[in-house]
Order: sequence, then C-alpha cells, then structure tokens
Amino acid sequence: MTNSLGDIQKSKAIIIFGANPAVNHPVGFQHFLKAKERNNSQLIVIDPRFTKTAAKADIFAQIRPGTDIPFMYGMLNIIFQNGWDDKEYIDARVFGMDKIREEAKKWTPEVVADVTGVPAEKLIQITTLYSKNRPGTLIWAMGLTQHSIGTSNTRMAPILQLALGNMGKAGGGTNILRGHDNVQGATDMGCLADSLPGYYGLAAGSWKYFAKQWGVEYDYLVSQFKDASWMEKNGFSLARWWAGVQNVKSDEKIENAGTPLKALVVMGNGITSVAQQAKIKEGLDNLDLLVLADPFVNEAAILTDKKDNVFILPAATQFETSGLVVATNRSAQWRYKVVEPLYESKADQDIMFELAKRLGFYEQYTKGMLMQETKDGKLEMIPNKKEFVWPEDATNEIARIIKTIGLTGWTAERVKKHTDNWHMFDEVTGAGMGPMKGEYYGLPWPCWTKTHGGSPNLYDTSITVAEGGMGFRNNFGLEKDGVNLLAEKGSFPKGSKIETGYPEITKENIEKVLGITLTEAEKAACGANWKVDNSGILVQKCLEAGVCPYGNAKARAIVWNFPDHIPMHREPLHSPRTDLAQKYPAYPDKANHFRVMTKYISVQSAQDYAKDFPINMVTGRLVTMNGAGIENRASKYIAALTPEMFCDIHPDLALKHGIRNGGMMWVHSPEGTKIKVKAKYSYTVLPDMVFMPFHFAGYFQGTDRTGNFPAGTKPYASGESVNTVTNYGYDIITQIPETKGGLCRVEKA
Ligand SMILES: Nc1nc2c(c(=O)[nH]1)N[C@H]1C(S)=C(S)[C@@H](COP(=O)(O)OP(=O)(O)OC[C@H]3O[C@@H](n4cnc5c(=O)[nH]c(N)nc54)[C@H](O)[C@@H]3O)O[C@H]1N2
Ligand SMILES: Nc1nc2c(c(=O)[nH]1)N[C@H]1C(S)=C(S)[C@@H](COP(=O)(O)OP(=O)(O)OC[C@H]3O[C@@H](n4cnc5c(=O)[nH]c(N)nc54)[C@H](O)[C@@H]3O)O[C@H]1N2
Ligand SMILES: [Mo]
Repeated sequence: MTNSLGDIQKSKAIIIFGANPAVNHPVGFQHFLKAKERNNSQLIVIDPRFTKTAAKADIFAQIRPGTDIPFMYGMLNIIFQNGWDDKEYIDARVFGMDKIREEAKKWTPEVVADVTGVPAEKLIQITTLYSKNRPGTLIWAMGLTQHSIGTSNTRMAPILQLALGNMGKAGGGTNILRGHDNVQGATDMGCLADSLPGYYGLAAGSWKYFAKQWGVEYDYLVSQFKDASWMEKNGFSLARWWAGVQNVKSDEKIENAGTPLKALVVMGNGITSVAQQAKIKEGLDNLDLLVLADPFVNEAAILTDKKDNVFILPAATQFETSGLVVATNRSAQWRYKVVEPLYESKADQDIMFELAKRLGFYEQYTKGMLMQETKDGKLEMIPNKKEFVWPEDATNEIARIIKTIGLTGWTAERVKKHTDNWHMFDEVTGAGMGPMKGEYYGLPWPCWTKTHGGSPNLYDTSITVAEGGMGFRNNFGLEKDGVNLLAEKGSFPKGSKIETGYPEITKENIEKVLGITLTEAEKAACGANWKVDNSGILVQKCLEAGVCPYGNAKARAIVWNFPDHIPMHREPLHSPRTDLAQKYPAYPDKANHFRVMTKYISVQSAQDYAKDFPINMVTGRLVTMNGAGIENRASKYIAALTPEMFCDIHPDLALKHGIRNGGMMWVHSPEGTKIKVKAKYSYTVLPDMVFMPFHFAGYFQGTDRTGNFPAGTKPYASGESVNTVTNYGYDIITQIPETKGGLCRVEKA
C-alpha cells in the first residue's frame, strides 16, 4: 500500500479492481464509505461478480476474468485522447510512458468491449468519472494477482495512476489490500523463495552482509548448501514444492541439484488452500516425513494416505505470543500476549528454536540478537549479554539490519509506545498528537532513523524527507538507452538541497551528490552504500540535506528484465475465447521457474478448452470464513453460518443442466478432476460463470476423508476444496497460481 486506509478518506474517486473489501476487509471498508460521505467520492468497482462491494458502488463493470489489462489500456486510450493525462508529472517522473501510449492506441472502447465484456459506453463513463475526480485512489487485491499475468496486472495499475498524476499524493496512490494478519511483515521479513529479508535478494553480496550481521562466517552459510551457486537461486515455492518430491509423476523438469524433496515442514499454511490438490496429495503421499505445526489439525494430514512419519505439532496461536506485526500500510504495531500457550502447545518461535537445537545450529540462529552496532560502524557482541529477550531483541535486530526499506527506527521501545498511545493519532492522516507529535501511527516504513516519524504516503514530494517525503526509488541505473532514469529538474522532495533527480547514495558518491565533505573518521566508519552502512552516517547526512537515501528517480513503465517490457494482454491459459487466445497467446513455457519447468503456451494451445469446458470459474472468499477455513469450521458457532461447501450458479445456467437450487452438482476441470458441491442460485454471477469459495477441505473428488481426523479433532463442517478443480497456471514472475482464471464444466449430481 503506498498510502493507508485512513488516507482513502481523502480520495475523490476510488476504483477497485478485483477486491471485495465489504467482505474481506469490512473494517477497512468503513474508510471507503466515509470517503463517500466526506467528499462524495465516486466508488467504481470492476469485478466479474456483483459483490457486496459492488452493491455500494456508483458504477460497477462486470468484467470477464483475466482481462483487466485491456480494461486499463482502454481507460488510458480515452485519457490520452482527451488530454486528461498529467503531462508535466509524466515528463518529470515517469520513464517509458511513450510505449504505453502506443499500446493504448490499439485498445479502443470497442476492442476493449469485445475482450472484456464491458460495454464501450460504460468504459467511457468510468474513465471520465475517474479522470475528473482527482485525487483518485486505485485499489486491488487477489482479483488482479491470481493469474498467469498477475505481475503484468499489478504493473498496469500503477501505470494508470502515473498517467493521471495520482501517485505520491494524499488521497491517491495504489492501495493494495493485503491478506493475512501480518502478511506485510512476513513479506518484509523475506518469507519468500527468492529473497533474504528486507528484499536484499540472493546475490553473494547480500549473503555476505547477512553473514556479518548475524555474526557467522559466510563460508559457514555456504557449507549449508550443495555449493555457493545454489544460495543464489530461487527455492521451490509454496505453489509447486510438490513437483520436486521423490516419485511424483510429472513431465515438468525439476532443477534441484539432482536431489528430490523428501521432507516437508509446514508452519501455518493450509496446504489445502493451494491449487492442484490432486498433485499436492501425490506430493504429500510420497514424502518420507511430514511435519505440520498448527493450532488445528492441518487438513494436509487427512488428505494424504501416508500412514507413518506424519507429525502434528500443536502450535500456539497469535494470542499466546507477542511481538511486532505489520499492517497493510507498512506500519508497525506491538501485539501483547493475552494468555500463556495452552496445554502442551508452543509458540512458533519456540518450535523453531527447538528444531535449530536438534539440527545443531541454535547458536548461529540466535546470535544476531546479542549483537549491536558501534559508533564507528562496527558490530560487536553486547557486553555481558548472555541471553536474548524474546521478542524485543529480535525486533531490535531487525531494526539494526533491514535498511533497504528503512526499518532503522522500528525499535521495540518505539513500536510499543505507538501501540500504547494509539488514541493519540489522527484516524485519517495517522499523524500523532500531544507527546506523539511529529510521528505517524506505527512509523510506516521507510522510517529512516531512530527519531524519524515514518512515511505516511510513498513517493510524496510535497513534504520533506524528514517528514516522510520522497521521490521514486533509483534502483535500475542512471539511464536506459540514452534516456535519463532520474527525475527531471524541478521534481524533488520539498526542502531538498538538490533540485534535480539523483542516484541512490553511496560512500563513493555522497560528497559529490550532496556537495559535502566527510571527515576521515566518517569515511572510515561508513559502509559502501546506505543499505549496508552500520554507522548510519550516509542516511544521517542525506536527511540533513533533505535528500532521500534511495535517490530520486523516475518510475518505470518499461521493465526491460521482464518477459513483457510493458504489460501486455495475454489470455488465461484456459480461455473461454479460443479466438482471443490465438490473438493474445500465453508466454512461452518457462524452464527452471522456482526450480520447476512451468507451462504456459503448451497448456493453452493443447486443446480447445472452451468447447468442453465453457464456464468461467471464479474462486474467492466469504466474510464468515478465512483461508483454508479450518479455524472457522472447527468452531461450532461459526461453522453453523456456512455449514456446507457450495457453488454460486446463475439459475439460467443451472436450469440448462437440470440443477436445482440446493441440489448437488459436479464441477469438472480440464485436468480431469472433479468436485461435488451444493448448488446455490445466485444473480451475482453471469450465466457463463460460477463462483466457489476456497474455505473448505475434507472431501476429495466426491469421497469423504474426514474419517482420517485423529479422535476428537474433526471440524463441524467439511467439504470439497475448490482447489481440486482450479486449473493449471502460474504467474510468470511470482508463480502465484491462476486461481481466478479457469474453466469448468458443470453437471447435475
Ligand atoms: N472474510 C475473509 N476475509 C479475508 C480473507 C478470508 O479468507 N476471509 N482472506 C484474507 C486474505 S489472505 C486476502 S489475500 C484478502 C483477499 O481479498 P480479496 O482479493 O478481496 O479476495 P477474493 O474474494 O479472493 O477476490 C476479490 C475479488 O476478485 C474478483 N475477481 C476474480 N477474478 C477477477 C479478475 O480477473 N478481474 C477482476 N477485476 N476481479 C476479479 C472476485 O470476483 C472477487 O470478488 O482477504 C483477506 N480477508
Ligand atoms: N482457489 C483459491 N485458492 C486460494 C485463494 C483464492 O482466492 N482462491 N487465495 C490464496 C491466498 S491469497 C491465501 S493467503 C491462501 C490462504 O490460505 P492459508 O495459508 O491456508 O490460510 P489460513 O487458512 O488462514 O491458515 C493456514 C493455517 O495456519 C494455521 N494457523 C493459524 N494461526 C497460526 C499460528 O499462530 N501458528 C501456526 N503455526 N499456524 C497457525 C491455521 O490453523 C491454518 O491451518 O490461500 C490461497 N488459495
Ligand atoms: Mo492472501
């Protein structure tokens, strides 16, 4: 999120692509409703379903799944043609918009209507409304990401905002509604297969930085891998680990140093929430060892036929532990423990510490918590400190190490102070009052120093860097094909000593860029660049000059290291429009994508899917349930609210197949799998589409597996997992499954 939920109250228009906050973020959605009350903010919703959010909209466009790129190019086509784009902003702060202009020319309202199913007049009406009411904020969530072109979708949305000059403004920005509790924190901490914490990446230099910060030898870290080259490669992802398991049948080549996976440890992931359940079951069945650490019985345990070496470890819940968590707007909160872990359960960190002890690396694992920076830029063991205090010392270690996104100011002490005084912050701006004046609630990152107050809206040049202002980040060099990648003259954060674009700050360039001279002692103390500078001198000097340590650059509309340099429409791998799949084909297959060969065009072109599987299948969420659903289905009273797995189906489609409201139906996927679910007549979907929630598990292709639950643990509600029939398909960059763009066939059961 570039801005915050409260900041949405300042928007004059809100456009939502593929999110249903009335259901999935009902508390946050109150800010949207307040924007309507305060500013008569225009609420625009783009969704294949008429959702509860759409019911509150001023305009709703019922889009065909997977066609948001054409829709947004269609908006840009109208914007450019009418001269509604913010040319001054684009010239000063955006690289590559000319290529976007070219592509947008192709997407006339008529072409867009054919591809998206949204009438031309509606596209014009929406574009006019959104362009005439600025600042406008753009919201997205899973409706944009869960596609084979998910990354392109998420690039297209900021490009639309850049064209209108809506980025870096209060009431503007791209506000991505994040999912799980603390998922922003999990991402920031590098719970990812392709990066060390803090987005440092996997290059040798990053490993060396972390080795130093953790107080271990780089060679020791290397010794944990087959060889150093494997440290720098992406790991398996949550979506496709199963493809690497011994004996799993697959024609997709695995690149894992010649070693199949034999063991899986799961901490708090419902494996039943991932696409291709039939393959996941095969993966689970073929493991030597399966460990599931969870407060509930992770339903992976009952999906598998594996009879031995399945361990269910009772994990404590979030209420039985404490620590720092990160909200969707990059702000920190302290969570206090409510009760001690019940029965024999253990908090996740204690399970991990025990594991580290048994595996022989506990000392290396925890040493960083006993270290500190010295004034001369060195690291030392904290004198006389023998034991770490959890979670304060872990929090302070994070603040010490993670400079890339500016977590320096997030000491345990400061974050607790914010949480304890949350009533002293403004609901809309997050600005502190009284003793909290000068700080924003939760110190939204970047929070550059131990006294910086956080940055409420990213890329806002109307305030000073000390107050949270900044330009766009310089992360991709100084120029591309002779074009300047830095911001143009006159575009800079308020109060800056430098009134042009500038590169990110290094030890080598700081004197020249800032026009200062470092003392010999300062030079000796500071690190190679601001991201690895333990002395903090580089950041301090930047703030004194009103300069952002990460530079002042242009935003990139062209990403030359991605397969599509600008976002391009590509039909879902399983498209209901075979004609369009030929015109807008999927990517070439990709070898070694998170260690697994991943198919695109070979799947898309294998069959005329639309013939045998003519129905769009959309999956998503219900307000009564969460994730894979075990937490809710194990609760008697919550389970009673949605006791059965179901499928939303338009009566016209249902009647064509003789399916009655409340009757059972089969949903078949192109992969040959099927699920048996209850039909629920609904006008929220069109007659060529069904919707199913992904909150159920326990049944598999018509068979009840709940007899596998250990005595006394069977939940009150069970059902088919929709992920048994979600289609093959993975994003080309992130490998997120294409669970929002697939096809199916329905049949009366
Ligand atoms: N009650 C409840 N709240 C939750 C969760 C939960 O499980 N239950 N989960 C949390 C998590 S982890 C997350 S990530 C968030 C997710 O929050 P959302 O993204 O809001 O969740 P979804 O319901 O999966 O999908 C949102 C919408 O995308 C639409 N959609 C599908 N395909 C497309 C498309 O191609 N284009 C467009 N424009 N729209 C499309 C769907 O119809 C749906 O209405 O919710 C969080 N909040
Ligand atoms: N078809 C389809 N599939 C989807 C999606 C979709 O829209 N459609 N959405 C996807 C998205 S965005 C997400 S985020 C995933 C969500 O899916 P999951 O990751 O499965 O989410 P949850 O069910 O919330 O949580 C998983 C497990 O964590 C356990 N747990 C809860 N608290 C703790 C704790 O403190 N410690 C430990 N160790 N365990 C704990 C719960 O008991 C549960 O078993 O599903 C994805 N799958
Ligand atoms: Mo999520």
